[in-house]
Amino acid sequence: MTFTSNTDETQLILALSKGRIFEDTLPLLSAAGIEVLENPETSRKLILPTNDPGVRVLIVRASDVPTYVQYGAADFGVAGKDVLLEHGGEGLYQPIDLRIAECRMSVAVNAGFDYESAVRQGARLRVATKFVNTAREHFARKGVHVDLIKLYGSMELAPLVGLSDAIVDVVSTGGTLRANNLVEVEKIMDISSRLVVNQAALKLKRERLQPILDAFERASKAKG
Ligand code: PRT
Ligand code: MG
Repeated sequence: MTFTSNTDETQLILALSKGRIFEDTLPLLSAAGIEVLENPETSRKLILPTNDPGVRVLIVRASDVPTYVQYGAADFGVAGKDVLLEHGGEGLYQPIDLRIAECRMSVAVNAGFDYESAVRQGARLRVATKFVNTAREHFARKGVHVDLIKLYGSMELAPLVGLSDAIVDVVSTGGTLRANNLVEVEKIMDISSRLVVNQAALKLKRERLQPILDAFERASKAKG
């Protein structure tokens, strides 16, 4: 199947990732009268139809959502603040904090590691993370020297096997840290997911987009 330009003003494409973002976006879509007609967990399709012939949903990796929207392959999408900070947000308009997929970005270490002393003594820390931009800024602000080790997943493993002294990762229940004998020593920031809109699409497709943005905004505010 070829998937070319997306300049048809009557057609909207929404980029979502499978899992928590898809699940938490469904009620917002419902509020806008949009129902996705296939389940990404069971369908092999990467472009899902909705009850609105003018709206389709792309299923992409969470960290790829900003890229699809930046280049206009999708008109809008939903992405975590963690992902947006790494992407940089270029070409994206970020009108709404949807307050879904909430979590925090934190520093964690082995239970036996005295992070505070290491920082106080000016030790150079090895930090493994997927979020290198966020981590670099955080430690620069604190004046802590770090060697960043880029990983793409399972950050929790790094301190256990001596790859790093610390990790910077997203935490929600803390269950994964506890299960691996790691301790959260510092919260860097609260994280939630944002609606992102392609800047050109916002102008070109405003008529179609605006009612959906309004419905998303109302529904996310009503969440309390
Ligand atoms: O999974 P994949 O590698 O494709 O990408 P991803 O992990 O970025 O995607 P996904 O779908 O797991 O997460 C999408 C977004 O959800 C993230 O960008 C965050 O903004 C947000 N979010 C909310 C989370 C979590 N909560 C979360 N708990 N993202 C990841 N986690 C991970 C966390 O890193 C830990 O390893 O889940 C694990 C368990 O967390 P605990 O603390 O509940 O045990
Ligand atoms: Mg994940």
